[in-house]
Amino acid sequence: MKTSHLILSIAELTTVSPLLVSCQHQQEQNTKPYNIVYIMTDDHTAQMMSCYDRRYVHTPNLDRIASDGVQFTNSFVANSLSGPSRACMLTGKHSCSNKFYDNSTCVFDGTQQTFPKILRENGYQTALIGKWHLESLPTGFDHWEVVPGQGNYYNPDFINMDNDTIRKKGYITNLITDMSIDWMENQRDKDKPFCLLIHHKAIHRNWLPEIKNLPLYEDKVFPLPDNFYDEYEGRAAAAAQEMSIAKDMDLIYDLKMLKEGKDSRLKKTYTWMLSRMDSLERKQFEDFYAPITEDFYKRNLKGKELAEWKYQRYMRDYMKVVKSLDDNVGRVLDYLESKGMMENTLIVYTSDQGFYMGEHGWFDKRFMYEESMHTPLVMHLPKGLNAKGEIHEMVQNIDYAPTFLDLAGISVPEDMHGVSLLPLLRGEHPVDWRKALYYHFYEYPAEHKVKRHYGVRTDRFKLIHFYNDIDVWELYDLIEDPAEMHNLYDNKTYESVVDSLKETMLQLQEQYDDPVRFSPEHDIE
Ligand code: SGN
Ligand code: CA
Repeated sequence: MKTSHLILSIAELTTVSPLLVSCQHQQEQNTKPYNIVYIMTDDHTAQMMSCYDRRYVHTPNLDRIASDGVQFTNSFVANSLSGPSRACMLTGKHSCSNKFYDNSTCVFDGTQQTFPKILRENGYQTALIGKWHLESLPTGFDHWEVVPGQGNYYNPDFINMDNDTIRKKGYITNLITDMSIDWMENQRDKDKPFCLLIHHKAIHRNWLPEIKNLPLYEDKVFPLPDNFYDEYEGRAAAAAQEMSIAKDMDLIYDLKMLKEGKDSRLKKTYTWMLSRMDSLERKQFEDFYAPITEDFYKRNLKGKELAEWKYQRYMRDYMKVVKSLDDNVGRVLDYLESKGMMENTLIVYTSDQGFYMGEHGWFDKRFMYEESMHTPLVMHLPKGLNAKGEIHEMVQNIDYAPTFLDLAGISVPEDMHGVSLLPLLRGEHPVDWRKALYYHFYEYPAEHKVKRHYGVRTDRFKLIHFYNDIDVWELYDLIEDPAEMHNLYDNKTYESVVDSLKETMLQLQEQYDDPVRFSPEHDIE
């Protein structure tokens, strides 16, 4: 174990004044190496986290991380989909390099370099509990227990390291937390620093709340996003999607309005999910939705009334699932606090991507538009890292791997695309911080029909190229048009902006060696 590295990193992290050297040296000798607790949810968007957005749900425990530590206001993913996002996070590389492009065709090559492997080689204990979603079994962990595929909210199966699949009794968010705390308390080697990845299934579709939270938020009426009735003028790819609340959200599977009659694929899936509940859970669950269902079918809503009714139910169910998540994050924080581990533990909370809560009329993610490219990111910082409050620099999920290695005093491999966030966590604002982010989404043709696209985002503009069976460019001015409703690509006033963004895009595609790239020659023709 390279303990010297760990101690060194602490020295590096602290701004040293000569007068303080000896006292500080003493302090460093007493400081244990840093642990990392990385909590990642699925589809938890920043709009549904009160430290980012006060309009909807109250998340006191997530806010607690932010208020004691830092909150990134410009945190993004590189490919807004579960498996790809996880692969970017683990490898610190864009999809073109880690080769996990989409959920539907890829199997993660577990022989490649990942940050848990490197931490482990350098004396860390590493563990992963919860959703994995990379098809091959996890590598690089001393301990793992993962749910197959998307996992189930009620009485979920877990695959363990012996490759046995075991059904556990309970609600998934509670179970993943129980197992994580149990690992920290009873199973790890307490002589070693650790890195624990807690990967929740929540708040993934189809938003099955925990029984005790079913009654919550029923009296709330949520304001419709201004662009709920977006008609996608000038945005052909946005018009082609199938993720509309009005058109594509299923009344039974998504919104629990179960009724007798024709079986659909989604209805069968929903009844199968109900069948996983024990008889009491199922009764309480069905009893809760029965009067809402009866009232709904009696009203025979149509058009806008129906769309808005769906939106309200969607918001409520989603928030109920967030409530369990927030409570369970609180349990992890309480545990770490009770063990005196806050001072030497970096706690990260993020999601595998953002999500639409009715903006553009949508649910789901995938697009490079703000709500889904953006992802929440808050951190509780260990002693020695002095940043506080909001951090506005643009960061991406490829930066987590270098950050964790840097924190542990391990040099960051040159082939990682991301950069360490440590300077920002020290409270610095490097003048040469990146000015543009690269994004590439590949899963098409597939569910929700979001076309393949790549693009760049700066603090002011976003340029997107949709390709494959379409050839469409979009440009947005994020300051004038934060909801990305007006495609300025063909507006002559922005010609030079487009040219310069194309140049940046090509530079990034070359830097990351993305073989699918914009061709200027083709563009000139
Ligand atoms: C499932 C969902 C989709 C969702 C994908 C990917 N359909 O296929 O709505 O976009 O997961 O989500 S469902 O009918 O199975 O609920 S991801 O977060 O795992 O990438
Ligand atoms: Ca997800």
